[in-house]
Amino acid sequence: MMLVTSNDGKYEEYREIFRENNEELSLFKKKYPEEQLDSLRKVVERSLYYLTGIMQEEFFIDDSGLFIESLNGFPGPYSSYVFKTLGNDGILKLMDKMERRNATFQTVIAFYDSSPHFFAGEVKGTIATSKRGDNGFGFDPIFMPSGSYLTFAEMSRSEKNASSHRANAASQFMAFLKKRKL
Ligand code: ITT
Repeated sequence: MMLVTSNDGKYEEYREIFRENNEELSLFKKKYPEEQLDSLRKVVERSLYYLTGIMQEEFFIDDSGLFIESLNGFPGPYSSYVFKTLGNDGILKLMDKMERRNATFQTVIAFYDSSPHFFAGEVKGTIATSKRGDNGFGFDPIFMPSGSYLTFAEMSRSEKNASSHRANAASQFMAFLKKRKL
């Protein structure tokens, strides 16, 4: 199976998940166009159809986003742009003194064989009051999954994979791939 992404952090996480499921995984490192639409599912659908036109073999993609409740779901599907422009410091500044810090991390996996398949995963949590930890990537230093005092960036890859939005979507994808082999 091939993952198309420009993000090495995503690949590392999937590599561990695929290894644990005895599935092969390769990387096609590519930045593909992502339209700015109002839901992850719509974004990933467009990207999937774009890529099916140029890919010769089976592949999947992952579109993820951080949805902050007190900011009405911002940055959500715009997470990539917001991470590049505001970054974690900008998000923390926006949320300065805000008491309601609930947020959800979401992932939609899109996979194409002879038809499209989608697998969605999420994890609820809160936005930390400062950046903590050096592991992971993206918003990991500011996101604490519910029930944990650690941010994702303070966890090992396997600890993050035990509860993350991505692992959640991936476990449905793994179940689908296993069933398909029967
Ligand atoms: P692609 O090439 O796969 O699209 P990307 O980095 O643009 O890579 P997304 O659009 O899915 O990926 O991600 C939106 C933003 O959210 C981006 O800045 C990521 O770094 C960040 N992000 C995605 N998954 C994350 C995770 O598990 N933990 C922290 N940040 C994450």
